[in-house]
Amino acid sequence: MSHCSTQNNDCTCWSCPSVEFKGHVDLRACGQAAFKKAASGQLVVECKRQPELGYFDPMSITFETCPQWKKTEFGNLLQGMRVMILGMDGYLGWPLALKLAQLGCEVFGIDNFIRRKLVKERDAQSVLDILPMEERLQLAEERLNSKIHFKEIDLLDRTALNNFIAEVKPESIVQFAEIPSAPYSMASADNAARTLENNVIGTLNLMFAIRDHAPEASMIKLGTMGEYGSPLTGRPLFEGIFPGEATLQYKGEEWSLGGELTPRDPVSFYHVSKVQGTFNVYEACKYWWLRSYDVMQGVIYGTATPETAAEPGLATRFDIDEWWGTVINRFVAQAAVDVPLTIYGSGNQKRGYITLKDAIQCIIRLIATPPEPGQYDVVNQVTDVFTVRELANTVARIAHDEFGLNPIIQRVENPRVEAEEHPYDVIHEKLVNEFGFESQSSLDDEIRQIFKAVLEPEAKARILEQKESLPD
Ligand code: USQ
Repeated sequence: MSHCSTQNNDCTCWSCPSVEFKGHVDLRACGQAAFKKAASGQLVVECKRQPELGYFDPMSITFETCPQWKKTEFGNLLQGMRVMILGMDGYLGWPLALKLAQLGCEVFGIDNFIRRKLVKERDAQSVLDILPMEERLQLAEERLNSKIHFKEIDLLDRTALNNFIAEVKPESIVQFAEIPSAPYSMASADNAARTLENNVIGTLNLMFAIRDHAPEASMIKLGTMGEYGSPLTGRPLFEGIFPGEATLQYKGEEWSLGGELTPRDPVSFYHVSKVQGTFNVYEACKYWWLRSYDVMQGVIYGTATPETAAEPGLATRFDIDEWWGTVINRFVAQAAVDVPLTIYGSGNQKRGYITLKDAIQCIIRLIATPPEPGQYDVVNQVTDVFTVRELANTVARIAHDEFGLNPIIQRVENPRVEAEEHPYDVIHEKLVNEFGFESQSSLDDEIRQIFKAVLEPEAKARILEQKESLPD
């Protein structure tokens, strides 16, 4: 396989979504053989963006030398790259749309607004007021000069989804349109069924739509670190696929595990939906020669990116209740209104964490370096591992030392079924080594930023309005 340098300079047209293979190339049938043919100059392609080039060898042009790929802070990006974001109204989707538009991409969003509805059903609300989509789009255009396209579509509506993908012909597709809450999925059969249907069937519909209407597009699928669980043996959490040198020894014999998917041990029906998604995407890459990065993301935290901070109306959502808020965001909100910080159980649960800003950077780097045809790969998208107790202590220290608050930390009975004492050895090397990711955040700084945002009078009032949902 060709090797992409950190800044994707050495990637070739072989990975570029604007290239069409010519002649009798059935990638599904020949697989690796096609790559070998390409590598030895026997395969020709045509560029949809530059048809005047005629047929050429896909290995002869690199992203560095192609005029269609332009240098950006996150590597070369295809100029005006058509990126479709599913779930564009969400915590991650909106900041990603703003950033990509700033980097010169043409952004097309889809959302069914289910997150807004589900949060409201629980009588919770985003602590930062978020505008209706139409107003968000208008403000992005006025304030950031970013024209972003949007269509309200539910991924369960196959006809609408197929039509939109056929119309846009995206070159990269980011799948964030899933219900993200473990506790929500465990609360009732309705919630579990809704999570599984929305997440699994929605992604399945998407894969067929890509196969039929945009087979060269790369698909970036948001999975979760929780797919792996936390094996009590302490086995490292490899990046989705066993490394080449991994072996299995059993009854005196030894087998290679290299290249096989690593075991999954989900911890909620939500996490089960993500595991199912992983297998579906893996299979689609195999059957139809689609290309995908599956992102095993840790727990996200943070309120803002430079683009969302440009104007209050551009803010992304920030949830803090037990179902929709993640733990660091929740602890800061608790401290801000003098509610005890709720450590579930022993507080020794370890998770991988990453800030919103860093997560956006990672996703853009993945967009910038598309997988090769048929390639399925996994990255573990985390920067740090913390215990819940460490997080509570850090939030309490900053609250006290820098904001004059005096939060109490309180252990409560754990409402979740999860291991509380466990090893957690996360391998997270690919984003740094292969995609050039460099973290631009730190836990303390990010917590400070969150405090500043949630202590603003309007935000604080919105926390107080849902104070009952803060301690479980
Ligand atoms: N926790 C507390 N007190 C609280 C809230 C949470 O001790 O008030 C603990 C939980 O028991 C858990 C840890 O904090 O051990 C993280 O909980 P969380 O609610 O922040 O995150 P989680 O349920 O794991 O889910 C979140 C996102 C989900 C994503 C996942 C990544 O909601 O979409 O997939 O993080 S991961 O955890 O790595 O699977």
